[in-house]
Amino acid sequence: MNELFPALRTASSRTALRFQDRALTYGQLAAAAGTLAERIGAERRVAVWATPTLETSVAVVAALLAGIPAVPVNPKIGESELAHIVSDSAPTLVLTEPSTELPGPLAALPRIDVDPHERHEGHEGYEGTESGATAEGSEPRWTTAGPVELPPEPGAEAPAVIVYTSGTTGRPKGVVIPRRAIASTLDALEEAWQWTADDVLVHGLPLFHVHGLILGILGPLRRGGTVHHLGRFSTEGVARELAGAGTMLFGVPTMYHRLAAEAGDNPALAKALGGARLLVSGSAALPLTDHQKIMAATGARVVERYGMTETLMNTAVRADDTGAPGTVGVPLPGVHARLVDESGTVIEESDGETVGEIQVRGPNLFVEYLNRPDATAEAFDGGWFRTGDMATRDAGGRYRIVGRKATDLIKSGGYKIGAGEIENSLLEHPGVAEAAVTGEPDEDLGERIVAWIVPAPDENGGAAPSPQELIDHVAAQLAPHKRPRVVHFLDALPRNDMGKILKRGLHA
Ligand code: MCA
Ligand code: AMP
Repeated sequence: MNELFPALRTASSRTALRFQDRALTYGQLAAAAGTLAERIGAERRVAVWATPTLETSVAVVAALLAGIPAVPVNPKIGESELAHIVSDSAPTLVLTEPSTELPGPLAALPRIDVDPHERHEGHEGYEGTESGATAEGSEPRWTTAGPVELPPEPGAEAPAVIVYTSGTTGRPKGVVIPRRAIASTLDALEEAWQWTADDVLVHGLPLFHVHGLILGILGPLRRGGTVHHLGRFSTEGVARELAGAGTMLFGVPTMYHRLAAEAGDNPALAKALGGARLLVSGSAALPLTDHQKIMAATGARVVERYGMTETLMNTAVRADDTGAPGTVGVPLPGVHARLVDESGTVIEESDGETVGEIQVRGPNLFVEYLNRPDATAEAFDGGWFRTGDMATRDAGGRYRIVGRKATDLIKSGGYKIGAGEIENSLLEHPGVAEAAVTGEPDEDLGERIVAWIVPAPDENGGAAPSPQELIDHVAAQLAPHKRPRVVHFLDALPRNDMGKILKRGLHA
């Protein structure tokens, strides 16, 4: 495998990363990440406090250059989830924006405050500036854009990033993603989308998951292109960037839903979306109504791609495929996909009707769940990774996702959330005797988290906990995006003879 980021070696004055008014050229990024890579070269594993910033991007690139696995951490993470991730991944160092106050288990670690404008020793010709920011179109600050000395990169199988992802029960698992998977998924997307160095990708996704970090930041860097990150998603930000230099947009369905809702009455937004080369949605299903609304308002098509933390990208609608709305397209180059029915038989039909579980194989796959050989073994069926996603395949080989095997996995705002982890967190609250968590359809979020609570009798005669108290409890212990949006109180949960909670009975 060649290096992950060949463009870093050119150290050109082309803009690599822009976060609002702060930016780095490839030369500056090579200098900052190269310097940081030297400083972290001897660590075992580094945690990255993954704010949506230049600092996070530099930190992750530096870790990749150094060959040290990086663990991106949600900066809004709650107490018990952070304790789990830190004890499970055992980082020896944390990389962060300067002057952040890190919570408990991370504050106890040695830290490096990332300086995106740090000058690499031996990088002749860097003139530096006060702010360090390079305005696009302005003169490059680099007087000599010669080749940059970067450390030799490790082998293709070396772990690159460890991303935590939720299962149906228990704590999130650390997905060990090798360099080979990153390179192959990004190169497959290059082919499917004719993604080049001339593309300017616009996004406002968080940087602690595959979508925002690997596709959204590392993707453009591998192509030698440019990222414009919004800091946080807004429809105004998307309109502004796509009206400017932006050529592509990556987002989750919730973002496209908000864009679709506004584009009808906002000609500037409609024009900006209509002018983009490629609008890509992923992380959850984009409803057909939103596809249609965007098409009607802007004339532009949204293409979907389908992936998972464990597999990076499996399928995508190709940039030139106009017949695919509502599907997630065809397997990417190098990826093998199959549908398997309930009995374990491989489905040969491509009739657009027969439903089976998607299983995949290929260079895009993860290595293992960290410290979880049991879970790793269970996830595979003779070399094929069981995605748990149910789909059909049409005559054109395109997959259409129709549901999920596990009802205890909830996709809310594009985040995967396990019912079990929220139930466990709720049960830790003294006012909760029993808890069940379900997902229900939500126009904006796709699904919203609903908690069903049997309150614990309070010896002091006090009131049952308020819904807000339970919501805040989950937000503070796990993460705000895992908080229930609705709380129902019941006298008892419906159970079968075995004592198992009958979740289907709850919504009735
Ligand atoms: C609200 N907040 C709270 C509380 N209530 N904080 C603490 N305690 C509370 N009780 C805060 C939130 O932290 C947030 O803060 C703000 O209120 C709004 O929260 P929320 O309503 O949840 O957010 P939203 O504005 O509705 O966000 C929608 C979103 C977001 C922007 C679409 O869901 C999002 O970024 N989704 C992306 C998910 C993603 O990247 N998934 C990729 C994984 P503040 O205002 O400060 O933010 S899937 C993947 O990677 C695979 C490979 C794939 O296929 O892509
Ligand atoms: P995560 O574990 O957070 O990486 O989420 C992976 C899951 O997101 C997959 O198993 C799918 O259920 C879902 N997903 C990702 N992309 C799509 C898509 N385009 N359409 C439907 N579901 C998707």
